[in-house]
Amino acid sequence: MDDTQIASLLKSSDLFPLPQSLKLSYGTAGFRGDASLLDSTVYRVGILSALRSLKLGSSTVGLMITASHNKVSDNGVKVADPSGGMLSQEWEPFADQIANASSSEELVWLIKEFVEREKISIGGVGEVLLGRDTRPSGYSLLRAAEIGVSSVLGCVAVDKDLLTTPLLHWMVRAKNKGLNASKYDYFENLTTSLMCLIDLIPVSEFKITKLVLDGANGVGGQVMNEFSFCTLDVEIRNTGFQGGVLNEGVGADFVQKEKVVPLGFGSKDDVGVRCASFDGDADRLVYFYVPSESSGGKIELLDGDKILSLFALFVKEQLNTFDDDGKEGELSRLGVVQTAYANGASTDYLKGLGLDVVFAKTGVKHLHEKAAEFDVGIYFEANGHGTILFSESFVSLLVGKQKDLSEGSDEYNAVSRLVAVSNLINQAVGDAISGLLLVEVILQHMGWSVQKWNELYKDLPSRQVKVEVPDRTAVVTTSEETEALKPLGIQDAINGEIKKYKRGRAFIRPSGTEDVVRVYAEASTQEDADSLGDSVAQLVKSFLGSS
Ligand code: NG1
Ligand code: ZN
Repeated sequence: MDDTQIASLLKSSDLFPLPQSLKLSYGTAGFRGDASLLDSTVYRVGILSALRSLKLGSSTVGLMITASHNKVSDNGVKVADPSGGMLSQEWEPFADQIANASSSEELVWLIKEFVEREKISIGGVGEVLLGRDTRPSGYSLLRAAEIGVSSVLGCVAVDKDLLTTPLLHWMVRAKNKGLNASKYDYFENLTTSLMCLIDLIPVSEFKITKLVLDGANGVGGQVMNEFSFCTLDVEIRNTGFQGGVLNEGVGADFVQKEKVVPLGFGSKDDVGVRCASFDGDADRLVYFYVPSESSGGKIELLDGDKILSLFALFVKEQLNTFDDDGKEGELSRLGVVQTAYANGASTDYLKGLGLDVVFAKTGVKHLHEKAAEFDVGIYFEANGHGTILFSESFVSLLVGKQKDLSEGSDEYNAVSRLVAVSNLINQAVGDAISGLLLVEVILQHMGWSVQKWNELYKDLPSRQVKVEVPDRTAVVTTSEETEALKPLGIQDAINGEIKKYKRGRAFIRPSGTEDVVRVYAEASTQEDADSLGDSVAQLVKSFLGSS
């Protein structure tokens, strides 16, 4: 690194001093925290993104400013790699180091050392696409990212302004594949593949029924608003245009955790209507409906597990259709990936379909990695973040088959549906918009109402609790996060509680996005799940102390 580069970094870094006592870790989804403290973090991640672009031969990298489902006063930043996936985990320790460097001098020294070790040639051309969600703090944080990127010589930041997280990831992936990569190209891609799937719906009387979408007062509802589907009837509420606070009493996280209607829903006209919720940056999707007028705001929730089950059923049906000798698995390998938060009933259902079910640690980067090991890998977190990954070789095989089969045959239609799904569904990350379109088209394909879909299996009652503790890192878990190794003795105590309940299951883990320890509990009745959740939360408090 030459003197000009060092001077450029020192000068810009002085604009963004590290607030005292800020200690950050890249976590499950980048850095998150109170927005007022994040200027230096976002600036530094700007530098990291530029270096990543240089390291990978000038490929385009993405930087998204969002704190997803967290409260509006929080914000965060994460990096999209050139593939459109999450930042390679190999770079996370460097991200942690620079985010926590206490002075400009230390920061520059860390960068210099890293650049030399990684043999990054400064002076090449680098490009970083910047996006942000609707948080008011996003605008100035984006400026900090811009300064970070351009303080690395030869690197440019391109401001893509308001975007959903998955849209930014999609753009990065498309750009690096040499494809058209604007928001309008994304819309066009969705429309073309959606139309293709609609044309292949077998039932003659194609019936459109209304879907009501809760946009979480965030960017997802606004992007959906820009995109008109003449073939779907979608009413969008909670767009944030008429007031309403981001993620406050609205959005996928609220709906999934509280199992009640979001604000703006629940009138008698909503009873039985198919509804969906996005989270604040539209990478999560859940469905729900109000079962009756007397439900008191309680909903029937169709979470990520149920979306996964619907997708798995549909994909399996198509695969079975053209695997003519019936030997499923010979041409394709379909696998599903869940986390410990998946409802036990969903896992039983998926296994009952004869599917290969594997488990990954919480955080989509872990699920994505495992899903990529299959020809068709479907992953979902219970909270609604997920997608379907198709391997490139499998898509080529499908396209080849499409040419050989006679148009209009069942096999041809099945293959064409899978090709269309691989184009529709975001291959980079979970995407609430493309996920919603696929759910809608599969329901039409099956001729199912939301109630019928809900009957695939019945969720085991579950409960999630957040416990605020002085130091959440005191909890250390096994790799699948189902058992706590530390504090010593807590797992035995948890096991003692679990034993008291029929179909009891519970685990704890430190959150990667909030300063809490999370408790998950499941049992055969809601009362038992609540009681198990509460007693495990009590154990966490007594072993770690409450803050
Ligand atoms: P943490 O805070 O690490 O539990 C939450 C979600 C993850 C993932 C990330 C990223 C739960 C229990 N955890 O992580 O699944 O989506 O946020 O947004 O929902
Ligand atoms: Zn999100």
